[in-house]
Amino acid sequence: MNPIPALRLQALKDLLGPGGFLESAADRAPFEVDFRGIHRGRTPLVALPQSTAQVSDFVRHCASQRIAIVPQGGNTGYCGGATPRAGNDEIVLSLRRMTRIRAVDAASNSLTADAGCLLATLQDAAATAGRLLPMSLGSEGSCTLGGIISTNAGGTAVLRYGMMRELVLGLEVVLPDGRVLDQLTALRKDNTGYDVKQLFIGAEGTLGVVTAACVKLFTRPASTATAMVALASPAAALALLDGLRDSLGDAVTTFELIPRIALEFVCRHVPGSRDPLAAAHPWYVLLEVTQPQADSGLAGQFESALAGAIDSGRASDAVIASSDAQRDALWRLRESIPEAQRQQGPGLKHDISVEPSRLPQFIEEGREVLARLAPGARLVAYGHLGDGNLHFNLSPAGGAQDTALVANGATISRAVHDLVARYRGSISAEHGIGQLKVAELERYEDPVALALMRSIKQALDPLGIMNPGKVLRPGP
Ligand code: 2HG
Ligand code: ZN
Repeated sequence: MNPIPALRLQALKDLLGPGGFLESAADRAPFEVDFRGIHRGRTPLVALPQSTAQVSDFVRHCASQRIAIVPQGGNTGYCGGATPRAGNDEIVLSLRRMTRIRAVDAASNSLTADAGCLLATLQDAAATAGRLLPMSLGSEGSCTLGGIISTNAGGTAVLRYGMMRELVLGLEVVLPDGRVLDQLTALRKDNTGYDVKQLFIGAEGTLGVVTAACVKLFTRPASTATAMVALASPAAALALLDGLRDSLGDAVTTFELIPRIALEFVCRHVPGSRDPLAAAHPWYVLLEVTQPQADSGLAGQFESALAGAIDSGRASDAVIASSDAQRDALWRLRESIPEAQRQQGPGLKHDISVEPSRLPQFIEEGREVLARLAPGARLVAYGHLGDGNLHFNLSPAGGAQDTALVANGATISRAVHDLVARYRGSISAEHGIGQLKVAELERYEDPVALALMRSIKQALDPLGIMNPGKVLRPGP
């Protein structure tokens, strides 16, 4: 596409009205770079519509002028899916002025809100109504409803409540031609033909702009127990999870694997962090169980389950949080891993999944691959063990100045992803494709699935104006 002529830009500004756009270089700058600072692009204008009708008018106008649009939520994504490309010919459409909570219906266990609402705001609104919105992730203070739907976000409670897709009841979407798809209901059952709203969940804004959604709420847990458990191996962690499910059923909400090296990085780089156990152990799990009943005896059951695991040798040691402050401290250790890795220096990330039962073997094989290709690099394999999803990340041994990993990144990542493919796993379990993994998707996705994706894109966005170059390579 060519740069957008001034007259056409003026028409867009007129459509958006005063306060409806940002134009100066300083105002545009934060919208032109992704959260990790890896993807940088340019946009002549950031559109800030205030209503679905305005988004619809705006998109219809852009379609008539063949102007490309890049929908953007909280801009916390990891794959550059919300960052414009370099040509200065794509308009960023930010939903951040669309922040109305439309309804909280405790009886239907549902919440309906504009796409620009922050996740944390919606969690609070659900809590005020005595309900739980269970989506929980590190960026919850800045990610938005539209963003987490468009990326089908995961996080730390997927084990119990599922990914974003499982939490969406209804959607409102502006299609690439400006039409509004209105499926914004709280219906739990609706088998009327194809479930078309599913197309937009995880589509990273390539098929339309999510403008509002209705999500599921749950009973708030009245009892919570949290522990950091030390273990000999990932296999021991899986066995522990198995045992806990036998004794506590689906009370197990969070089961996050943490290697020793991650804990060391956090203690080294994040002020106020300290090892919660006296001795060092090769692996840990941050474990949380919750129950809706206040007097469920959960704490006692939890303690005896962990004591049993230690007695039988399945776990090595454990610390159970005895106050909210201790619980927060344990959670902070887990949530600080990305920041600690960032401070450790330029590394590589792999957001992989395999069948949970095969993860221990995958970690071992992956370690061997890395020992050959990146000797000395630190493997920080952590994350959502119960979901089979690990962040199979690498940090440099030599700290911030050590750029060897990044220099060999393509070869190393290719080898890790080839291994994932041998396990029939996923090369992007929860962070999406964006612009970062377009070629990887082409390489590893089932060709039939890829062809279907292209057909869907062509059917919904024949002009190719909706977030071009993300997920799929632009058509001819
Ligand atoms: C997490 O689980 C996030 O903490 C970030 O998905 C993962 O930084 C990462 O690699
Ligand atoms: Zn994660």
